[in-house]
Amino acid sequence: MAQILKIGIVGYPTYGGSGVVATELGKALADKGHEIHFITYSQPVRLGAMKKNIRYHEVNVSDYPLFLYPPYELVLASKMVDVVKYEKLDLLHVHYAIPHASAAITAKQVLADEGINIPVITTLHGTDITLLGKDASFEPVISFAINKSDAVTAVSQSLRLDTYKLFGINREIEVIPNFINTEKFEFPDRETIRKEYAPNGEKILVHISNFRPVKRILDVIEIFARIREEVDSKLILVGDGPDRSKAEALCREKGMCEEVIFLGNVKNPTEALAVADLFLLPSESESFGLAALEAMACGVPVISTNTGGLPEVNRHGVTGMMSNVGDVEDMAKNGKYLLSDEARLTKFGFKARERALEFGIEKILPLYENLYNSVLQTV
Ligand code: GMT
Repeated sequence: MAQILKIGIVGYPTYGGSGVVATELGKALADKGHEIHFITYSQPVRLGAMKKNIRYHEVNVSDYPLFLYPPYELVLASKMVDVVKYEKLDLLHVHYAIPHASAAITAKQVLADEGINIPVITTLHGTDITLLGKDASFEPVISFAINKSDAVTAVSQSLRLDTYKLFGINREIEVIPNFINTEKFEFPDRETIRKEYAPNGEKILVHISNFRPVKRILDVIEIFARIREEVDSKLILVGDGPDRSKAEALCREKGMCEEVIFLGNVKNPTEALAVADLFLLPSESESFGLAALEAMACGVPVISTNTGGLPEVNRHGVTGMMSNVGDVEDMAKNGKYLLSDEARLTKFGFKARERALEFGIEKILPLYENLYNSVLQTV
């Protein structure tokens, strides 16, 4: 029988892709019998039902008047030290370089001083490298944390190469792609839910994101505006963030308030995919595009840009179509091409689901387990 491990998982507990991957990975590892300790500032949104071998350790930063900025990273590092020591963890797996990898390296050094060697595995997710990496104020610490981790993974080949380009990296970075639990993406009652959003049989387009500038949410609106000139359709937007009000203003300006539904943040955004005909992801940069993969798992073809890791997920002309960043005309043209022919749409949807199955958790989980075991053998 494989070795049962005690694993500390550190990630963002919110709606973002890195937090979803960290949480789903922890849950899948727990299903295989490992003992999982989530360490973060609030309960991960995708954690779900209670389980005996899943524990949650909250990181609380005291509100001391001297602190202009709460020292989250230090408190997180101290919490990791505590959990490693008293729960007797075998390893820490941290998701997102800032501040999780750097805090983990601090914890590792503190523990080393007490004679405890805790391996740190860092998974890079995207904006920690492609956005923060361009910011000189983070660069030395991110490089240090990556170089000092016992193993480092990136969620796509594109992100791996970006990391080498942007940082002073002197070690190997392994690619372990994101994954999905394909069973969770089967929705038997599609047609009933569809009628709620599109009572007259309109086509449904969906976009899910954190509405940050990198997602180019205004492009989503522009693409939809062009598609609806020819195809009766609705647009469902899931998520919230800095560019939401700009997107709402653009919809008002274009007189599309009836056709565009802003759902805001929802606990399980993938439910929106159950009703989708097409998924839109016109991002400026995207290290992987977990939301696109989740759409594909629901049999929904993806209209995306061809940036970053998206070509490693979406297959142009097979599972969806890709265009250059900002080319809303081309993305709209591709959308109309798919939506205007039912047989074509079905075929793309079928291929999308087939491709998504290649990223099934049962294929990806052993890659992480093998990595854990090889790290534990070498430290
Ligand atoms: O998409 C976001 O901005 C959220 C961000 C995160 O860290 O939560 O997502 C990044 O990690 C995801 C999971 O690995 C990837 O699927 C996303 O492509 C990546 N986002 C970007 O690179 C912009």
